[in-house]
Amino acid sequence: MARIPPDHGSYYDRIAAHHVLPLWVDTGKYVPMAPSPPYEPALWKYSEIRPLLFEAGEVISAEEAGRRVLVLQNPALSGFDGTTRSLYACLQLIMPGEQAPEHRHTQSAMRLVLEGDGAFTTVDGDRVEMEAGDFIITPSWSWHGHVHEGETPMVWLDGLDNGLMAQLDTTFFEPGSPAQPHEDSGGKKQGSRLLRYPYCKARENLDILRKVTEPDACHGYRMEYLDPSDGGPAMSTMTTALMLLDQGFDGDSYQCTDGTIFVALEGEGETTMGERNFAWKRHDVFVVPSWCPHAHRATTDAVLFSFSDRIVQQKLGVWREARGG
Ligand code: 1HN
Repeated sequence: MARIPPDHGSYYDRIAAHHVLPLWVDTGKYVPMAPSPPYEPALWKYSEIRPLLFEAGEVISAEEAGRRVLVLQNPALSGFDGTTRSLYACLQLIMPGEQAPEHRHTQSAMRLVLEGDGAFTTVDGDRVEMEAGDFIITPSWSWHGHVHEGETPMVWLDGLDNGLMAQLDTTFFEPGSPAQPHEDSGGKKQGSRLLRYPYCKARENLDILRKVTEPDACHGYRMEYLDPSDGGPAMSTMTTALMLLDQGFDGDSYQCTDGTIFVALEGEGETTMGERNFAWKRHDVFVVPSWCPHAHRATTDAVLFSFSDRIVQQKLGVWREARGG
């Protein structure tokens, strides 16, 4: 990239005084040839984070905390910048008898239940039951709270598009509740969007896929969660998927522009991201940055859940993928 040599006549200083930048200097920084995300591959071991989450369970109640949530902060970002630039992955703990108060925000949220049962989440007053492995949606601006009526602590992964909303400056939040009664909606919101995708059904579908198709060289048996009312993605800002990898699966390298967060729901394996190997087992969470070549291997039969902002990129017409990169 041509660099404009000596600043004759202090041109650059003079334009800087007017809050103006010369686009011909260091253009590659603003228009790179390919994505160069400011965040990095990372993995959070559930065995390490779980005790820390339970420690929070002893020092702060869900009511006091609002949400007893640990945000998985990308090591290359700081503060609440996120797990990727657009997304948060968090772990939330709720104890038997606790309630997390209702609120709403423009961020869309999803839950993936990791342990426990007997809690429900409310979405615009509808009661949505939560069981291990279930994928549950809280659409943008819907009132939501959590109530735990079961016997054992419950932990779930929260996925939110906080970074995306921050970039667009579209974040609104409102505490409180419309004080509607909680009714079991059968997992449907006002008869339209499906809010709960039970794991037992999703798992059955993976097994059917395994019987009737060949595994994809990069993704094994992969299926996306869709909204049955229109066949589109289950969420408006996040693509969510499940992958089943056979024991011994040794996947081809893959790249895509959607930085993706994976959660191991079953089994063990490892994922190479760039030059590094990340071994994972049940309930570990890892993040693959945008355009980072990666390949999965499974040492046992394994199921990975994933979420990313792919659908947003597809709506904008900018999503890209490449195989064998
Ligand atoms: C939130 O509202 C929840 O409602 C969970 O359970 C995690 C992380 C960031 C911002 C809001 C919840 C969250 C959150």
